Amino acid sequence: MTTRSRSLPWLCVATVAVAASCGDPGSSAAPSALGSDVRSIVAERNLSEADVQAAVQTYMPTGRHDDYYTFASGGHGGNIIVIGVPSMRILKYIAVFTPEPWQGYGYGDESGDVLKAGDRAGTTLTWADTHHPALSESGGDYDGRYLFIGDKANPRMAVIDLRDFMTKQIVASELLQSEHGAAFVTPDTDYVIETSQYPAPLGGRFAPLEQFDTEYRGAMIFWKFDKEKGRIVEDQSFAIELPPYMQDLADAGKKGSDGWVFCNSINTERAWGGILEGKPSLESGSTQNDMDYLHCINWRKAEQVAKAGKTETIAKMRVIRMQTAIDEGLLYLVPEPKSPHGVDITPDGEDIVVGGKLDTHCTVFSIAKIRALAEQKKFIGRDPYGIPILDFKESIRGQCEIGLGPLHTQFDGQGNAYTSVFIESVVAKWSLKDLKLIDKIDTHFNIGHLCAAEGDTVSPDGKYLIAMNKWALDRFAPVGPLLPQNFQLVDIGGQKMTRLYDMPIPLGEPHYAQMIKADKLKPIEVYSPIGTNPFHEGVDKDAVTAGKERIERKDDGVHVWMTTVRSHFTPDIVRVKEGDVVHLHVTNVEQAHDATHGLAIGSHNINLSLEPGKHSNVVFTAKRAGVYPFYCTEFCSALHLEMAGYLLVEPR
Ligand code: CUK
Ligand code: CUA
Repeated sequence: MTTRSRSLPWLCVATVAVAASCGDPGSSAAPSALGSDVRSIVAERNLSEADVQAAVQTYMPTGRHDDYYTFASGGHGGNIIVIGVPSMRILKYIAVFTPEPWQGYGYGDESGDVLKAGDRAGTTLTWADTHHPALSESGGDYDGRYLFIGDKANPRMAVIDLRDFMTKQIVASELLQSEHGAAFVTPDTDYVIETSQYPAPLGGRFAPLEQFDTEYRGAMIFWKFDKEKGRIVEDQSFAIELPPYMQDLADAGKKGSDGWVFCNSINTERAWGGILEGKPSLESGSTQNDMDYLHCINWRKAEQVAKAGKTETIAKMRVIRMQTAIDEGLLYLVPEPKSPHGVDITPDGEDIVVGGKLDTHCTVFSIAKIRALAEQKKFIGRDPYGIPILDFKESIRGQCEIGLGPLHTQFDGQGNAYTSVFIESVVAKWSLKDLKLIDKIDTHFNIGHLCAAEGDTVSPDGKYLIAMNKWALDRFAPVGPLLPQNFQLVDIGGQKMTRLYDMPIPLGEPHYAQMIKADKLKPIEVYSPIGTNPFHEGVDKDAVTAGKERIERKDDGVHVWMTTVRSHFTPDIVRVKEGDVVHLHVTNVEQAHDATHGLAIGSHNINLSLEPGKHSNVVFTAKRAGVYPFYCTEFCSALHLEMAGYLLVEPR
């Protein structure tokens, strides 16, 4: 265990204070079960000075808010975990690609349409593999407005509004059949980037594996984002066709390198396995070359090329074909050391740090050098598709010896880089200026990504870093063979790193997270004006005001305009006939911060979350005659249990 030699003067003060208050005959303070003062608790619980220091650094007294929000991917959960830092308390799960009952996400209202937009190949998907959340940026800094995340398994992109922490949009393109370099934003969030991982014929066609080299492709999608509307604009989005290498992570240039995006790749061997067919496995076939290729893409130029119509439409996506990208000078390759993984642009926008899963170095590429070589057309050759290749040595600023298996890198704004080292299970701190190792700290165990405060911006904060470890192994009480992941909070405020907190993550493998200063977010407290539909703009056309509640039979079914207020639904009796289509229009007409209601209708898979001021629309068929109580699912008042009613479905 790392210990800090710093003494704890406060401990003596606190001990004295507690002792004094306990010794006071008039005091009613009872000694705790563990001991009567801080010193005995520390002794009783066998805590070191470093433990106490860590506890004090992360403890939040009741009512005090955390300094940072961390938005972590929920991995297989297909959602996002919101965590307060430094306390590491979970504040919320944001439902994204999977239904979530408490938030009523996917249980009747328009959130179901958001989810449905993510269906692929006619299949309703109820899971996702979320890897990389990305906060929206303005001028290369997190602006606290939106959050994006992709799905590696079923290529889709989601938009989350940070005013109400709700997923507002999911877009899915059949162009790709898997992705990984997603989501990454350009410095003003003009585009949200989604890049393929496993090559496949573009657009979802079939082609035999024997035609891998000619028919299989990668692609990078640039989803156009409208910041004012908070939505991706599909018909202004475009993609660039890429060779059938396995494109991996991506990062967008910033400051001087704004306009470029960089993406590494593995399997430039173009292996595709075939263990039972006498071919080498993918893992061996894809690790033959000493170098893979960093893809350097001039997206500003690509945007112009797309605007000029030099695209082909595949699966409704405008695609800049590879030959066009080459002819227009949009796409270059630079060799990068064997099986690279992370690609992270430094806060000044000048360098790219690339890790290597089977290497011991981080390689620091100079974007200025890459651009100069591209402009001078100084190529060392071309790949099998004619894409120009730049010289490795002439593209780099240098390498830093890190340890075995460097993956991802974050920054602290003090000129230091922090790299996760998977095989060695450490975080390595090193100097960007002279590329020298400064410090290492153990992680438990097998660290993947790491996330520093404001770590992907032009002005990182330092202070905190979360090591996102793959397996907790012995860190927590055992819960069977499937191990939770382990987030370890690390203090990076000093020269040496210290570990502060271990947090089990029990719902999937998160991969990545971003940490933003809490005061940058301005979440709303209630939906206002009353009748706001979070999935549409403004007040819903079917919003209901008190006194205007009614039930009407129309051509398309029975419409119910309902309000909720503590502690009743109006109407509280709904009579329909078996087989009727029922349209529920429900407005929570309250504006008090704590006046959330729910609306559950038994046996119909309907549960709405009706936050103050919110309006929801639900359409369902009353398939079976019967009596179905409906009730409020949030404990909203003393008479919450009485907030109920009946749906009566009369037989035909
Ligand atoms: S990847 Cu998982 S540890 Cu998807 Cu960003 Cu590197
Ligand atoms: Cu409304 Cu409980």
